[in-house]
Amino acid sequence: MKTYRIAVIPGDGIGNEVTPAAMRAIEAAAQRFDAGFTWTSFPWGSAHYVEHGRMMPADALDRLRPFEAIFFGAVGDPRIQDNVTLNGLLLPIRRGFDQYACVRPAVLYPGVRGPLAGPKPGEIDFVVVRENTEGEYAQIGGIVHSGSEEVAIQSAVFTRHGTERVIRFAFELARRRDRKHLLTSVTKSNAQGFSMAFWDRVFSEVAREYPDVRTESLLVDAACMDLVRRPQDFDVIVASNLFGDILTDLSAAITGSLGLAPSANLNPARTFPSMFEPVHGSAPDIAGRGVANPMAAMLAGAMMLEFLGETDAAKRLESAVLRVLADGRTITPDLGGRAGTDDVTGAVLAQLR
Ligand code: GGG
Repeated sequence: MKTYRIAVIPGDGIGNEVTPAAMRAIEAAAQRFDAGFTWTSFPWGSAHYVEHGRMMPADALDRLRPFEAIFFGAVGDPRIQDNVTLNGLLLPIRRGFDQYACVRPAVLYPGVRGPLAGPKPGEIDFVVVRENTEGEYAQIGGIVHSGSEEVAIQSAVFTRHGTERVIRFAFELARRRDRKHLLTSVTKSNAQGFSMAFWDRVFSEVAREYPDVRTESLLVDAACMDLVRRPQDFDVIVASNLFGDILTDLSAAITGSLGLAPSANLNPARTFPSMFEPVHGSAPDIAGRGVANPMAAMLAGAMMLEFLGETDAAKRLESAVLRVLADGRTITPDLGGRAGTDDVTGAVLAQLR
């Protein structure tokens, strides 16, 4: 039996509800293929901050490094500024482990009623590749003076290395996917004449290496409009850290719910562990009520299985989730149902039996 060593960070809010649910589903899916897991849980997040003054210990990355993957829940707590929680936990892991390609699929699944009238299930099926280590999230800047004199500066960082590699990753994905072989690059280069014009230029250069992949470049405002007007036309989208984050909330909305959106923070060179998480945050408004949708975490688990090489188990887990969705009887309130997290978990486990 192959046993994978996985670090688990449930984090905050509903992260503590969806993560254990997804772990059960991941184990059940992999069992059939003789794969198992040793899960090591790290109680890092906002409670750790309240007690120790930091979201995770100073040696956190050293402790995470030996694992084959990290399974992450959510971060965010109304007691603490969001920039403190995010910059204290999630972002240092993404950056420190060079998880430069954040892969976020968006699919309208059978049984799910999205908000758009036109698209039928299966017709929306695209992936956003978000640059995950620099850009607008570089966290370089500062504040000087105070009162009416106060000045805040936040710089974005776009390196040739960082831009080129994520664009190349997206081209490779577009080439592999059995869809439209279309890669859309999203910037705001009409206004951001240095960083994003640079991104456009690198995109054109890399595109020459992939003559089999069609390309388009959209400004982010037009991309938002087109994701609503013609979501069926997209295949792979590549965007900067901030734009990728915004576009993937929009893509989760048009495919039914943030509760269905998974995410993989990949270190494609496998020099450090990759991290898998639902796109959604800690959802303090519903935390502790047992109604969080565990499906995004489960689908993130399927992405983890795929990355570990357990392709059959990944497909099995995804199919089990899709069957529960298509059946429609056991779905959480975000999808218009009345089921709780435990009900959905039970239904997915029953499909896996
Ligand atoms: N499960 C991911 C999570 O908790 N995300 C919270 C968040 O605010 N993320 C911002 C980002 O990914 O940029």
